[in-house]
Amino acid sequence: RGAPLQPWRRRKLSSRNSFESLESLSLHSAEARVLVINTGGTIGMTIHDNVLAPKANAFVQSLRKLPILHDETYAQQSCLYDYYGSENTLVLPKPTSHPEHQFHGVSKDRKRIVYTILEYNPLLDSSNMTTDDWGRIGKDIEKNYENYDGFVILHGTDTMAYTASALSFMCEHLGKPVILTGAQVPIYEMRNDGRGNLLGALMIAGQYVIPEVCLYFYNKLYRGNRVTKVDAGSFNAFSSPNLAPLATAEVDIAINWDTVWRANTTAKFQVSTELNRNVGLLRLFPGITAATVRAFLQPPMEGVVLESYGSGNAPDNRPDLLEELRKATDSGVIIINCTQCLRGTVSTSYATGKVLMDAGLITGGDMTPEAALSKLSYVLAKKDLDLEVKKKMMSQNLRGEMSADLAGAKLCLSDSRFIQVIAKTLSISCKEELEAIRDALSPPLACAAAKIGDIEALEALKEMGTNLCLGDYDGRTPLHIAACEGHLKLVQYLLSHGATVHAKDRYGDTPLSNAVSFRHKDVVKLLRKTGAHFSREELEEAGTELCSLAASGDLEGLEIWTLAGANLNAPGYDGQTAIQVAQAVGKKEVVEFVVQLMKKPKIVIGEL
Ligand code: ASN
Repeated sequence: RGAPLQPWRRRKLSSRNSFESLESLSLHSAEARVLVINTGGTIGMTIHDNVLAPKANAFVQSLRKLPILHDETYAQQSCLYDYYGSENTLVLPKPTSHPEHQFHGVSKDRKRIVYTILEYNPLLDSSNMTTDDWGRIGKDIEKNYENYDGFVILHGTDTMAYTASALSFMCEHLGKPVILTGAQVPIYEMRNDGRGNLLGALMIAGQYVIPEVCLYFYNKLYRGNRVTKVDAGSFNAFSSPNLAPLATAEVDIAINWDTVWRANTTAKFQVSTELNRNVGLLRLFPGITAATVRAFLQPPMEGVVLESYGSGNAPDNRPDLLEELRKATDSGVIIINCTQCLRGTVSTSYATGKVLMDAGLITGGDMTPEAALSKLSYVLAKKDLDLEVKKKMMSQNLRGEMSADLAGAKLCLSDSRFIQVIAKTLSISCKEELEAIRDALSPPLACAAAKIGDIEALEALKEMGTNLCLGDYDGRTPLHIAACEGHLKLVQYLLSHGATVHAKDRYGDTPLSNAVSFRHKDVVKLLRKTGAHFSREELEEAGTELCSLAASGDLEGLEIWTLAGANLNAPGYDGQTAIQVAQAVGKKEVVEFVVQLMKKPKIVIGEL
């Protein structure tokens, strides 16, 4: 790759010798970290007086005794508890090499997943959840965002679809996976679904950069704002009627990358916890009275999801009813038209559908009522936006919660001249084989385009349906390459077309560490603005790097490391800070430079 081996990596590699067995060669830097937030739900419930209720302080201890969910030998050998300073940190066993995995060369699955459990007090049956609880979860994700690769939220199934929908809107510019899961039967029971659900959610959260709020249940990963609970008595409790799963965990974990939502942003992750509670769901039924509708729409009601019939229909022979709806929308209540049907979308094909549009309702497309309700709650809480902007947001696809109108915008894979020529040479014609060629060829092609800063080539690849986040054989994505080369415009382009700043190549390097190695200041600034950050190990080792830069009088290096988030007060391996080293070797200009850097407020250092 040409990049110099960074000191922290060198030290990591040499420290391998101090471990005894081959098993313990797995280093902390080769681990993925997941924060598990346990909010309650059946997964951790026990029976008291013949009813199920959450049991506090029991979950971690139970997991510790389950070999599929914790490897005590590895924990001891790698000093896990000392390193994380908490008994609530557990580690999954090393995945065994299934022959199918070897066949596909799934080296990613070899990563150890270390997870820390944060248990809420009290633990809740999800029927007791309120918007305040959603806010608490959101804040905890925000607080811990940079320390973990992904997040798993343990939650009761009853209102999981509401929480997943709400979090999907509250998490703005999300770059890491947040996966809700739970169980129909507690993990303490002999036959249960909790262990499998937790294991699957952990593996996906730790290994794949799926920047979405998702829900994992019964071997499937769904987009959180697309699900609804459909079965109270089955392990297969959730359905995502209008969107195929994002991943299936069968013999292999297969991610449907074409479906994964991309933030397309250069803004940093943040959680918006303000939610408006003056919202409601109103289900239409034959014979509903105008008085009922009027009562429901009274102040302080501000937003309503009307669950209409079929493809968004309501009686067109009920002026009394339509009048109540019209009065409400005129007075500023936002009413979203969603269908009662489990599958399908609201359209304007019937006269009975048009009357609702005429009454000022906004079409909810194929949104679930859960998604529409929480979207209203999120949008209406935005105090600085006026009503028209809020209405517009409600009809826009904010987080993949509704399907875009794709008429005429079909995947143009088979139109691509390049792929056609290859397909012809290889005598290939069916769609699946074409897609296989595209998937094999496009990551290295995109990397090659990134290397020479060719945005047009990337655009052409994107049009072909290429996912610009995918890495080459070394897990190096176009963003890594562009960061090494310092192509600022291309970095900007990639970020606004779905590239993730959290991608790690096989050496554990991110685009940020690449940009630092090759000293591209503007790229470092842009990546930082987008939420890129050093890992915990990199931050720990940065002190030593800063000291060596100080000793050699490398002012540019000191500046770029600081821009990337290194702390100038961090001590090096011998306890000295960069400034002390500079003083010791008599480099006055370095001392002055570091003092200046330290004076700059963080905002200035990090801003563009
Ligand atoms: N009542 C439970 C809950 O939602 C149901 C479950 O988790 N299976 O908390």
